[in-house]
Amino acid sequence: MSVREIATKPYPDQKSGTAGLRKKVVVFQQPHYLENFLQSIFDVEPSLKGKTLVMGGDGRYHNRTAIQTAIAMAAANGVSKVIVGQGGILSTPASSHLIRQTGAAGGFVFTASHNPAGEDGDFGIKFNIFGGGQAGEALTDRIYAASKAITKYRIIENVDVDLDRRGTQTVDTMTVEVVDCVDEYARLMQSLFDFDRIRDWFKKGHRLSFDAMHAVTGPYAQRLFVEQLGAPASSVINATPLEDFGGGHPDPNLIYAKPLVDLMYAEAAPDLGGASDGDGDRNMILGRGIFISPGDSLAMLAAHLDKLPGYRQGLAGVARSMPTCRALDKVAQGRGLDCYETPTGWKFFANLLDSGRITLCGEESFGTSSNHVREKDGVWAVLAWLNVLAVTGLSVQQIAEAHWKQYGRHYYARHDYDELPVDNANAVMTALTTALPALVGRQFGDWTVSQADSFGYLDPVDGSEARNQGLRVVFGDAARIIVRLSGTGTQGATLRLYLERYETAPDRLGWATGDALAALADIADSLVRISELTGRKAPSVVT
Ligand code: VG1
Ligand code: CO
Repeated sequence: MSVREIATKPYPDQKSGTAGLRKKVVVFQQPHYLENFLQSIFDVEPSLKGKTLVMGGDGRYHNRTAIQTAIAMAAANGVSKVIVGQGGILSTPASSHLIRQTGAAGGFVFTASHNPAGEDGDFGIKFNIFGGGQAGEALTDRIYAASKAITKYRIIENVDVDLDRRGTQTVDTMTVEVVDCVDEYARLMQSLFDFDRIRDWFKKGHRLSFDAMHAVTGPYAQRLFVEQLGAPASSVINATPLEDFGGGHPDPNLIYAKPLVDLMYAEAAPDLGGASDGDGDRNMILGRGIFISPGDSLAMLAAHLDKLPGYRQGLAGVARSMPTCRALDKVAQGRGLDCYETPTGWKFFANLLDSGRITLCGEESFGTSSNHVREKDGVWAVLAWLNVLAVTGLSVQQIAEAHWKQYGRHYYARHDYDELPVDNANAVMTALTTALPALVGRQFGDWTVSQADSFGYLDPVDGSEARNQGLRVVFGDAARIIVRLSGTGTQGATLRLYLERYETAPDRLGWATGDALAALADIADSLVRISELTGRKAPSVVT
């Protein structure tokens, strides 16, 4: 085996988005496309030489091919060891944990997360650094710059690692260790949660239904919920990871996880419903006949987490992304915790977690996690809820109602306008940006604008700045309207409109979300002018 240098030409579009590089599979199948991007990483991070890299993916189409290429290039670029999940499988949080636990210099997760898969679907790569967090913007900018100037890449040809055989193999002088994709992650979960209590809860006849959506969490859910916690095998549905996720859209929300939602609203609904996305970092939580919005789930976990073994010492602080509802802030105020507001994207939590400022954080996009890894973690969130139900003896509904009574309720929805012509989406952003300064003090319905700006973030740990992270119109504590452009799509532009309304009066806590937000949606319509400027009469998805 010898290292070959292959001549190549740059592709102009290898810029990472909110979470890694995402493109259509056919884009990744262009000659040298993946190789160029990986070599750009090796070129800007020479420190990977002589170190360990963790690799795995969500099992989607092109996963195994990409992993073989990445292993061959790691060997050619002087990496000393690659740890890879058996079958090429590793969830995003499990990968983050393996990086942390083995002291690896970083890792590649091959995934386009919740985007559909298959030959016509999407593919992607998340590059994580030492410590298990996603590469920050400064680093991904340097990788992008390198990708635009690349002239050659290094690879060892004809590498064919047996990804299904656990144990050690070699590629040239590099060691490849194929590991079980669940073992270490399951051990970590055991250290955080009270498995005995949860087992007892199941023994009492309580039931869980977890939808793995034919994506990566199947093996994790099977091992943890069924084998280790004693839930019946039928508790995990769609448990086999498929290359095309069964043709579905593995995004755990009210629309794409509808079968689970229907089950949770049916007569024989189990006590807890959970679902995760393609790469296992998202979660949806439902109780019998009740959907817990991600922002509520985050706030409720913040209120109960210190009852669980891994968090008995209490929370250092909490954080949420800007569009995420402010339910978390209410718990933080009540408990005297620091609460940080970050831009969208998990990478912005990394410094807060690393510096010990926060223990728990989350996003409205069905992301929740703690300082146990540096990614959001879907299975962790379901285990946390299971453990909270087991120690409190309450139902999901009871937890939610008590929470709203104590802290008030944030009604919340996100309206996505997918695959818009880029110019139309930009026109909306430009028009609102121009209108913002004149909005402060104006009254709309019951609400008066207290703040209208483009959100910027100053990282309190390293002083780095992120500008233009979304436009927000704030009506004091009572409501917010937020608009931003997605950074994870692969076709056209996706515009996201976020609506939040806060109520505290006892007779205003039980409304249906759609009714509660109707007036605010009308205001957003006239303020943000999406239908007027894009011609779209309704959002593609409401979650
Ligand atoms: C979306 C979500 C964001 C999340 C990101 C990655 O980004 O809004 O909260 O962190 O996806 O999630 P955007 O830019 O499309 O709004 V995942 O599950 O892809 O790792
Ligand atoms: Co994901």
